[in-house]
Amino acid sequence: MLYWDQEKECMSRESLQELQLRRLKETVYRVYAFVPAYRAKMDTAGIKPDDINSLHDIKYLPFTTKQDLRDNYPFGLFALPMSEVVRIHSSSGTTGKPTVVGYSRKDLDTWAELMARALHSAGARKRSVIQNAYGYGLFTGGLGMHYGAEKIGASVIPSSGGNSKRQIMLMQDFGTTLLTCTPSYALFLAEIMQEMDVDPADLKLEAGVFGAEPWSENMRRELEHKLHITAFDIYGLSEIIGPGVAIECERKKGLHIAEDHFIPEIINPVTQEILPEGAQGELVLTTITKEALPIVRYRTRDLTTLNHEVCACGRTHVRMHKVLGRSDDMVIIRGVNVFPSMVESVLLNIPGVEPFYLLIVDRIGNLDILEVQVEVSEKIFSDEVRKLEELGKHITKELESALGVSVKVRLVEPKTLERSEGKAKRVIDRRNF
Ligand code: DLL
Repeated sequence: MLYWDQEKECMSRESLQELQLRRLKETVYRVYAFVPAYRAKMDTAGIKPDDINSLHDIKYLPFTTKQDLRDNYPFGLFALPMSEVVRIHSSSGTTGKPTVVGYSRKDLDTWAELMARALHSAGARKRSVIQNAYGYGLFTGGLGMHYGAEKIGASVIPSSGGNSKRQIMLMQDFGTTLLTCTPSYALFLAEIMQEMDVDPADLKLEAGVFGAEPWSENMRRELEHKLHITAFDIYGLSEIIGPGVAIECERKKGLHIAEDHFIPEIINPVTQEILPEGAQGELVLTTITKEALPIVRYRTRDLTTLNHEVCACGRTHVRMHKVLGRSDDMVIIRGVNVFPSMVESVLLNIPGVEPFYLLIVDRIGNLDILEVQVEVSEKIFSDEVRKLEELGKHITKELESALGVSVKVRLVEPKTLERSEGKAKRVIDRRNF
């Protein structure tokens, strides 16, 4: 069986749009009736639920941002009474209060269904042994994956993040076939495996489903090589539902967004205008089946492009390009935009460089300084100083030509940069604005 739900995943565009419009209208009525903050915003914008008569009319609806969730902390945007809310998650966020999200019983069923669809698309089946090393708890990664994997009927190992040696032991002893975790944690596990003298070829591991942070194509190659697997990208965010919003199929030419549940748009993050097909911009998502926390036109801050061409896999749902990064993680160095994933791409093409890196941004006088700390391999590090210097120069040249900004490269000893068990921290910005 190629698809989890062929009827939905391969729907004709016409039927999909009909379904989307019906569900969008229901959502807009629901938020207008039950969420005072939405009603107030729509009233200010002069729009009523009855004004939504085609999918194009979505453009008249106001955007929702993380700030709206904060302003209505904790439950102010819920469209159901708390007695109907059966689960609460939250995302930590770097500043201020966390973002709180709630689910009805039906929302949890929808989420499990979407996660089953996603994992199935990455090859998970009833016979699979899925080791879920996303953190369990308030983070949506652990429980989100968990219920999807159970819905498929796979055997789930809820290992959660951390305790890395035990993770490897579980893989060996329980015959894990599919690993789910962040790409940075997968990389760390590969390193531990090497330290433990475990050859991944001796494991039953076949695939990895990695997400929750940006990762480059070069990182995919690295992980596939180091873990002897095929690696899939999964995308999602708490505000929308959690993991399972979009997933790659076996073609790996973009992530199919579950359009029967979410309507995507791409906007210019500065002017907020809707951009045409293929243009890169900020992804905006509207949930059209959520009950407890319906979200209209959520500005994700994630930068990507959309492709409506029907995929060779037969699925009709639109594909989003691998996320380049969050606009929040983008550092602007003397006017030039730099994403950690761009640095990662360059570094992983250079032999002798380990895939562990950190961007440190500082301001000296009036000048922004970007330092990139890079780990080098054991062998290179113990080589002559001259060779290290040459490597440093080479990395600097490659980074500067790819990023278009001058970079200070600092080579650091193997295993000195902090390893991640969840989302990796790639940037330290020391500038005081
Ligand atoms: O990270 C949900 C998730 C869990 C997705 C497990 C995939 C796997 P939040 O903690 O709310 O939710 O963070 C959401 O993480 O807006 C993106 O910036 C980033 N992100 C998530 N998946 C990807 C991905 C979960 N595949 C935020 N590529 C999002 C790039 C991703 N960035």
